[in-house]
Parts: sequence; structure tokens; C-alpha cells
Amino acid sequence: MPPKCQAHSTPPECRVPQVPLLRPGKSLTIFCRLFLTVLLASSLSTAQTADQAWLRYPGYHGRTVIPLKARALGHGSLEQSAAQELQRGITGLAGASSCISNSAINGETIVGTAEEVHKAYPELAVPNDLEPEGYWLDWAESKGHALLVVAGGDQRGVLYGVFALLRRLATDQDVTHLNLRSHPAMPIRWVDEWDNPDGSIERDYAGRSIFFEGGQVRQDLAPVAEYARLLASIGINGCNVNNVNAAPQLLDADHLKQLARIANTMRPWGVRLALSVDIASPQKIGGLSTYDPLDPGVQSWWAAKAAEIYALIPDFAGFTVKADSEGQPGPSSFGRTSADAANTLAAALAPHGGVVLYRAFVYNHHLDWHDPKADRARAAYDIFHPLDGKFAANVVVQTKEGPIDFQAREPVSPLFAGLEQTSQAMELQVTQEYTGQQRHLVYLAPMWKQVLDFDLRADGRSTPVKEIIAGKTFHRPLGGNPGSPRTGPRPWGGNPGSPRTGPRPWGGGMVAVAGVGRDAWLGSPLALANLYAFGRLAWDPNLSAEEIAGEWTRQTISSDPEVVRTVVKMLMQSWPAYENYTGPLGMQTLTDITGSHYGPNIESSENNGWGQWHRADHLGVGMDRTVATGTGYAGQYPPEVAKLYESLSTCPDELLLFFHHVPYTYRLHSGKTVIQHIYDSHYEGAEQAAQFARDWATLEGRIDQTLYQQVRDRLVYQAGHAIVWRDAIVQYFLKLSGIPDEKGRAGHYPGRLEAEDARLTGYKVIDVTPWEDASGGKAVSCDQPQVPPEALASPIVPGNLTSCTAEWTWSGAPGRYNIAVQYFDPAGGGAAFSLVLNHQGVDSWAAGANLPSTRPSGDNSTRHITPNVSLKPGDTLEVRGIPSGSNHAVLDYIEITPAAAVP
Ligand code: GCW
Repeated sequence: MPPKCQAHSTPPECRVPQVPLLRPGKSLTIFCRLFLTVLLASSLSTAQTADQAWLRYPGYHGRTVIPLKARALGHGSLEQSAAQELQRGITGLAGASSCISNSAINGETIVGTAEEVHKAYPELAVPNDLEPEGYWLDWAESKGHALLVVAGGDQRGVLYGVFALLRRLATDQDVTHLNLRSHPAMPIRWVDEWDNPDGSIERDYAGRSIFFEGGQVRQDLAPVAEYARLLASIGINGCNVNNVNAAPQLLDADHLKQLARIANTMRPWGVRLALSVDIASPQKIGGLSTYDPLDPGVQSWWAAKAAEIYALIPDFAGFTVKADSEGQPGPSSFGRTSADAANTLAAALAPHGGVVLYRAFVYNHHLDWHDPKADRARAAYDIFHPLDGKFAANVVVQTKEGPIDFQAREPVSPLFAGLEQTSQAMELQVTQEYTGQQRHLVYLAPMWKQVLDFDLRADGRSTPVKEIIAGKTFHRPLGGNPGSPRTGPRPWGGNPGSPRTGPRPWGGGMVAVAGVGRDAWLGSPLALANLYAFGRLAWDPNLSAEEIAGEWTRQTISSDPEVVRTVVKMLMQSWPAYENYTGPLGMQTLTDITGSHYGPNIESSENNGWGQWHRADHLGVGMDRTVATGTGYAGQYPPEVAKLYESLSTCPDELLLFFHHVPYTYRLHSGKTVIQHIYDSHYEGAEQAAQFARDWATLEGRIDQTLYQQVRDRLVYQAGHAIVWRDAIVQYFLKLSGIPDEKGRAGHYPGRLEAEDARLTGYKVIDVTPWEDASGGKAVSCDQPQVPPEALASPIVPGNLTSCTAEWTWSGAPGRYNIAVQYFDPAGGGAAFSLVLNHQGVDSWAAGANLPSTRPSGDNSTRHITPNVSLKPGDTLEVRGIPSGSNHAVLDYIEITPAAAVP
């Protein structure tokens, strides 16, 4: 047996194995244990770096030694990045290894394209048919030295091969037996950023843009380089940097030069720049009198613009288009179709190898809500299906995963099966617009997996969505028609300069709206698991959400098995929990859809043209989308799936109310009535959220303390906000249906003392809108003269004249209790609160968490818990609130529960 190195011990002898000439399945026989430190963590500084995400290289605990020296065989910039990353990664991973100086690992890791490897080492059996962007890893020996070979189908493949190797090491996988060959499932793997030139970001929850500020591209593009590195590590090859609600000025000559700097910064990491364009640009910035896509002047304008772009950015990826949607201009203004518009842009890009990602998110947001047949969910299919076959070869129709808009639960968009002669991409959202905005832990990979794996049964055969968007199902080569020679110019999928004659990959792909910003990429540490998972699934949609969660946790947090087990469990349960407490049975997220998209606001979906209706009334709930009696949406699916959804008896419970309108007493497959399911799932979801905080608490001391604290604070907040959601939806449906909760919870809150029932000094009772966002619909507001914000920094003195007071007398049993204070923390000021027992302060805290909405609502209803307070009958409890700005220290209730019952 070969000796093994021990942690921090004197290096035992390690020996180089006799490695046979490279053949699949042969392996290095040297074993040694490397114990490593987080070397690169020393680079942690205030700068925004990839280490803050998953590229930490935290130390290798696997068994196999790999050579410490890395060498690129070629001179291309991607290969240089690959070799540098490898060196950096190995150095980090091997930091504390007792094997470092041992001659046994004196071989090298060589990186290069398959062609380069073959040229340098003709004796090695490197596969000569590696796919574009694919790689092959294996051990070999040359002149008595161990060689670890990373061979790429092209330069990008080299880069991805290096990251694959580092990932295996960073997740402690044994690399003794490599012989690993992989290539991406689909050529388009892009992130879309919705950044505006002024530096703001649409639907972003992580600070300001890393790309723009004050109308210009930022001088400091260091975070962009780090971002591109992160993207490369998960195989992402394109980045669209501006909002799909596109600012036309980005296409002017000056801005294009600035954008070229971004492209140059991302290029060494194989990430190509793409831009969103306003279809009206020829008129808005080009001085033309029209933007009609069939106007020859307009077509020439786009052709000239494309040429100008490619002169500055030779590997420019292409355009993303949002047109005729939510107020954006579009071809319909000229009686033209989406295909007309897409093809005009495609013709301009085609000579240069660019693609058009034309979004199918086209719908009328002025729908007539009185019309029972009107249905926003139908729009994408109704508009795009008839255009199938009319799109140019380098157009990809980009469709959101569901027919509405990134809700916590939707069925798969039927359009994926409705375009057989068109390349397609699926759009997902990493930024958690409707799924808790990064304040809630929601790991989205399980949801994406359900979509990717869903079998649409197009043409009566197995057609999972992941194969449709990879171009496999309908044989969609990107940039060419089925049946055309597979050797012509390849607009996408190869590197500039790489041979353009290899097999052409099937086209299509996945695009994620990422929303990264300057606040630690996604603003919340655990939210980064979503970005990571997106890249991994775009590379290989057959990976499981759970294994991706494990990979990410090991690289980002710790490889301590207990930590991995706990974090993976939390991640995997987080989406079902969120769905449970926000909107079950396919009702969609019951949020404020015309405002923040964050807190509960059930009626906001109704009686407006946006079309996210759930049609709840006192008798029943759900949107009838059947062919027989409803909007006919169910009929847009291929027959087998249409049949499944059409019938109440086969429609899955989780989508029941998306497809059917039923009475509250309707029994689900689970045996529960709809109303009881609404009650139960909300209590269950809120309890799951509370459990996340308890689970995380078990990790204290096992993980980085700063990370521990940051995540803990968020989870405690989430547990409180899940209760806001629970209570809003439960009390709303209790009132609407009039049907009590079998378990007696709805409308009964043990230990809850309403603020409006307290003895009030200064506070005035107000109605909260929507009513369901406050317990009993009411709260108390302190509208008297306010203190300047700076005064809030000092501790609140009981009896402070500027405070308002709500006071109760405790009449329960003596004992120790947790006291939850539920208050509203609207944006625009930072109020302060104190909890006072028998005229003695026991706790004080500041509000000002920067939550959505400037008025008290479920967006900003917040819970503060003071644990373990000793109470006896007759005690006086007060909450004192000091308002500031538009934050009127609005108080909803206090809730007193036995200390043992709540964590
Ligand atoms: O869901 C909506 C978002 C908009 C977004 C739009 C889209 C960029 O609320 O902010 O606009 O989707 O996807 O185009």
C-alpha cells in the first residue's frame, strides 16, 4: 500500500506511481493525503472578489496528490487564464499539505487544446473528437514524470476542464481515477443583467451595478473580471449586461467604445458580451423616421450598427430583445410580427456570427378582467407558435420557464413544445424577484429541475424540456436548418479562431436573469447557490439539485459532513417551504403584483389588466384554464399533457388552482379540502422557515462566524416574515370563505395582544392596506412630532417624551416567556422601539431595514423577539415607539409565548 500523508505531520515518503501510457481507465497509483488551508482566503479584502462566492479553494481532503506545477501548452488568453487559475487553485488547495515538498508530486499538470496536447505529446492517446467547449481529464506519464492532462475541444474547453478539475479537488472527490470527458448540453449559457446606465438595476437585491454608473461604463472593472471568472467556473459563456428595458443610448458610438472595455475584461474568461436593444433605436438614436423592421433604411441601420459593434468587439455574442411587452416598442406598431423584427436584427448579425435572443415574454397588460376567456398565460404560445418556421437560423426564442412570470409555482410553458422549427432558450431568474428577494432562503434548483425534466410529450413521444432547449428533440442546429450541411459557418459554440468545421452542436440553451450587484454579488450568502446551480444545470441538466447543493456547500461554506448535511437539507426544503407560506396549489405567489412583488397582497392580482388572476370569491378559487369551460390554455399543451391538466381527476394538486376554479370544499387528491390545505400549508411553511433558523443555529462554531451571523440574522427575519405571510393568507381566506380551520388555528392566536386593544399614549389606531397584512386589519401609528434620525442612535430612554406607548397588563400564568413585537418598518426613516416591563427597559432596537414600500404593509411587517422574559400576573408591559421620517413606528401586536416553546 502506498503511504499516506497525515495532517500536519512530518511528510511521509510519497512515491510516484508507474503510470502506463495514457489510456482511458488507467490511473495514478500514488496516494497521499493533503491537508490544506484556505490560502486564498488571505486575499479577502474589501474588494469584490470571486472568493466571496464559491472560488475559495478551501483545502483538499481527498487522497490523491496532483502535481503542483501547471503549464499551458498554448498562448491563447483563455488558456493562460486556465493555467493561472489552476496554479492559484492548486496552491490554495495544497496550502498546508505536508506533501508539498515531496518529490513524488514533481510532475506537472498540462493544459491545452487536444490538438496542442497531441502535438506536444504525440505518444498520448488524447481523444481527437472532443466537442466544442468540451474537455477531457486524465493521468499520463511522460519521461518518468506524472502528467495530469487537461485537454479541451477548444480553448474554452481547456478553461472549463481546469475548473472541473479544481471543483473535484475543492469538493474532496478522489481524482485517482479520472478519465473524465464532458461537454455542455447546450451552446447558449448566458446570464442577463438588467442593469441601467445610471447604475441602478431592475429587480436587483444586491446594490448597484458592477458595469455602469452615472450613464457611463464604470472605470473600475475589476469586479467585472472577477464576475467573469466566477461565470467561467460554472461554464457560462455569455453575459448580457443591460436591462431588457433597454436604454437606446448604449448603442451610440461613445458607449460602444465603453462597452468594448467590458468585453475585453470578460474575454479572458470566455464570457462574450451581449446587449439588449430597443427595437426603436433606429428612430430614437439613428435619426430615422421609423423603426419598421421591414423598412430598408431600418435594415441598413441595423446592419451598419452591427458592423460598428463587431469592429470594436469581434466576439460580440448578440442581441436580446424585449419588444411589444410592458410598454416597450415593438413591431406590432407597424403591423409586423415578432419574426419580422427578429429577422431584421438576425440579418445584421449573421455575417459576424451573432445571434438574436428574442423574448417570448410578449403579452397585453391591459387585458379585460371581466372577460372569463382572457388569459395572459396564453400569450406566448398564441403569438409565437404561428411564427414557427419563420425565424432566421440565428434567432433563438427565449421563453420564461412558465407562462406567467417567475412565480413560486407555475406549469412549464407550453411554447417549448410549440416551436419545432425554431431554436429555443429557457429564461430563469436567479435574482429572487417573486421568491423572497434574497431576504428569504429559496434555493431554486429543485424548481428548475422540475421544469427541465418535465416531459411535454410533443408528438406523443418523450420530449423533456431539457432536450428541447438543447436543440436535440427537434434537431435544431443553432445557426442552420435541419438537414443543412453541418460544416458551414458556425455562429455560436466555437471560439473565434477555432476550426469552424467540426460537428455543429444542436442549438439553444438557458439564460438566467442574474441581478448581481456590488453588494457581495447577490447580497445574501446563500443566494449564491442559485447562480452556481444555474451554471451547473446549463452545462448538465441531468445533475440533481441535491448534488449541486452539496458541491456548492463544500466549496463555499465547509466540507465538514455535518455542515454539508445541514445546509443541503435547508436548501432542498427552502423552495417547498416558501411555496407553502406564499401561495399554494398553483395560485402563484400571492404578492403585491403591481408594486413590490415581495409581501402578501392577495387582491392586487385581481381587477386589473395584468392578468395574474386567481379569481378568488366567497365560494371558490382558481382560474379556469380548461378547454371545456375556461380560457383554453390547457389545450396549448401536446395532447397527453393537455388531457392531464384538463381533467380535475388527473390535474396534480400543486397546479389545481392554476387550471381549475373549484369550491373551497373541493377535495384534493390528498383527501384534504382546498381551504384546509390553504390553512395547513401556511402553518407548515411558517414552521419550516422557523426550523431553518434552528438548523442553522446548530452550525455555530463549525463555520466562519461572520457568515454564521449574517445568515442567522436573515433566517430569523425570514421566520418572522413567514408568519406575516401565513397570517395574511389564512385570515384572508377565512374571512372570504367563512369556513373555519379544522385545527382551530385560523383567527386564533394564543398569547397575541393587539396594539389597537392596548392603552395607547400618542399612538392612533389606523387601518392597514391591504387589511390582511395586519393582525385584525389594524395597527397603531405614532404620528406626533418626530426626532431627528441621529437621535435614534442613542439608547431609548423610557419615558422619552417623543415616543408613543402601547401598554398592556399581563394576566397569564407566572413564568418565562418570549415576547414577539410585530411592527412595520416602511422605507424612508428609521424608527426605534423599546420594550418596557414595569417601567424598566428590557430591550430596545432600531427599525430601518430598508424593506420595500413607504407605507405600513406586509412588505415591511417585521418581528422582533425578546427572549426569556420573566412575567407574573399584573405586570405592565409597554412598547414605546419613536418615529422618524415616514416611519411612524407602527405597531401591530405583541405575542407572548412560553420561552420553551419558541427557539
Ligand atoms: O416580471 C417582470 C418584471 C420586470 C421585467 C419583466 C421582464 C425587465 O417585474 O421588472 O422587466 O418581467 O421580464 O421583462
